[in-house]
Amino acid sequence: MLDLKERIEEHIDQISEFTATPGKGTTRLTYSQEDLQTRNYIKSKMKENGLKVKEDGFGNIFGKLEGTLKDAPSVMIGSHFDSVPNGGSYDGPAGVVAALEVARLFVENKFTPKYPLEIIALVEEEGSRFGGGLMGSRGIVGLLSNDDFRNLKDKDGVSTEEAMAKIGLDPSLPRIRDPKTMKSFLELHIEQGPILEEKKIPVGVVEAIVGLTQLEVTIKGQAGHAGTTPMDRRADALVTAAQIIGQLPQFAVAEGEGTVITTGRLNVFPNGANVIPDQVVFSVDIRSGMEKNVLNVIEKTKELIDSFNKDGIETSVEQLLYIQPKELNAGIRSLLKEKSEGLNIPYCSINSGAGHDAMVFSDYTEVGMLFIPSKDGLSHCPEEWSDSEDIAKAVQIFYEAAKSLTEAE
Ligand code: HGY
Ligand code: MN
Ligand code: MN
Repeated sequence: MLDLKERIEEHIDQISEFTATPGKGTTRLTYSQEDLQTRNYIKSKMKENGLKVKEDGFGNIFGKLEGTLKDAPSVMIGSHFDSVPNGGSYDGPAGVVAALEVARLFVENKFTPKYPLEIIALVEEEGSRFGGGLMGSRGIVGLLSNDDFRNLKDKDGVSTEEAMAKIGLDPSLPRIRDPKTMKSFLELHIEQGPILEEKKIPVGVVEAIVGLTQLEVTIKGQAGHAGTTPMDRRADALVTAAQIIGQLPQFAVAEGEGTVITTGRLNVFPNGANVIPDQVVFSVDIRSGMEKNVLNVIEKTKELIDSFNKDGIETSVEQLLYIQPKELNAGIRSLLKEKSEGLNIPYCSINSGAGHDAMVFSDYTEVGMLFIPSKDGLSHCPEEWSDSEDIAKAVQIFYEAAKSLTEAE
């Protein structure tokens, strides 16, 4: 009989098999075959624990343990199961696995809650396929209209609903969830930074999450022959993009207070070695704990980009995602600290530099988050690793907290 830590390890090992890039980290794009394999695994584990399983019109997965109160709002626990390209095994799945194990403890200990317990596995948190991110959670709370959703396309022009149908998902299922059906939401996530490891503390109680925006910048120029086009007669989209991108970091440094800016994705068209590029599309990710910093850097970035609108170059900026900094629910933060103390599990308070589905739900229900250490502070890379012992500690804290939340009025 496997113990909790061993079960967690087995879940993580199994789910990490479902990748499009074996040997080069986890690549699990939303509505891909790897999504389908993971989805089937999660649903099978939910069923094993006697949960009532359903999916919504975005492909989010729900496993419900009914309580004694009928039609009562759920205490929800979960995270996402998509990944960045060539990412790690823990970003997202650690939270889904922890939720599955909390549900198992309810069943194993024959604890029938008053309010229902609901495990959720969310899609497209990273935005790796359809851009933006936090798609599954934004969909649930109604921040994504049906048109917005169905107009999302991947880099090959495949729409969300076409991709869903390809793996047998039904986009016509109900999508938006009434916030009154949510009593609270808990999420375990890896820290994705060095703080907990350096402090040698196994658990972080998240106080607040940074605000963030994701811009998509398009630079249009004129394609031409690399050999026959004189240097003074070019409108080179890639040279312009490079001149812009090189100037962005200084905006974040000048803003200070932990403000960060990143260009992580860049596509060149037509991408031929002997062709002057006529179009470049790149991302700009801006974050800060203070909203004014994010807004200032957005403004400076847009001004800089606009200043290149000349000499045959056309620039445009689309905002794919904007979300303000979020402070998590004080009552749940205290509950998580109280339960950690009750279990003699060392913890500290911590803020999140990463965005999470919890920040979306925090405007609609009471939200709490726990972090566990990331080895060498690494994440969004194949080296990402966390200790299942720490996940097990978070499971115990969530189990105690969820019992209180499913009993409390
Ligand atoms: O980008 C983030 O902060 C998260 O990993 N989606
Ligand atoms: Mn994540
Ligand atoms: Mn991530």
